[in-house]
Amino acid sequence: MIDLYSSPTPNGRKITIMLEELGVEYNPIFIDLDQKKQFSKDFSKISPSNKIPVIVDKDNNQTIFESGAILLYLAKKYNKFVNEEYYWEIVQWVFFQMAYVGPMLGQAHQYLFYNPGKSKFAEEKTRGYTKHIYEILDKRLSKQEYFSNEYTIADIAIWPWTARFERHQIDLNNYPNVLRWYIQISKRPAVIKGYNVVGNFFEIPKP
Ligand SMILES: N[C@@H](CCC(=O)N[C@@H](CS)C(=O)NCC(=O)O)C(=O)O
Repeated sequence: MIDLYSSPTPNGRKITIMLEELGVEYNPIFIDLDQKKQFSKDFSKISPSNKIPVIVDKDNNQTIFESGAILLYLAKKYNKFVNEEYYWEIVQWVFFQMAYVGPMLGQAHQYLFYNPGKSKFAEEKTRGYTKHIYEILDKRLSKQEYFSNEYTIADIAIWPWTARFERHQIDLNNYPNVLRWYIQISKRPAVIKGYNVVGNFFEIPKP
């Protein structure tokens, strides 16, 4: 049994979607970020950065924080959503998500959605990064159906971030390959279920 500490955010949803895709039993535990529960004494013991998501795999007493590491762990444990032949290509796109897509689009939430009008410089900079990211995604998806040879943890890592396209002030119609991929993945039963496992319930945004 896996305990999952999470919240309905892009990083949290990566893991609920992965666990639903795997069809394994898990215990979702809601960490209410608005209530600052990520700073509680108990949660601090398993999350050094005070961030969700974290899993505790009771089968082998393994605790893991950082959503990319959790995806890699689960993919290896169940031997699904990665494959030997394309392993490094998949890892490369997961790292691209972790190092660029997540941090930059997270900034877009701060500057464009929660705090507009506070810093013209930050807004312009973040708009540039956001556009750059969607261009990279669109170019990759113009060549193939998924980020690697099939649906993998690379798609599972990136998709929940694109589900916040409204906060990024992005019209997906300007990125037709991302749009095609976004709609395709949003129809997967595990994605629909995994989107709303913990916390407040939201519809998957329709472009
Ligand atoms: N690199 C981390 C980022 C985790 C992260 O930023 N989590 C956010 C929610 S998406 C969080 O817990 N925020 C609470 C806070 O910053 O206080 C990962 O991918 O797991």
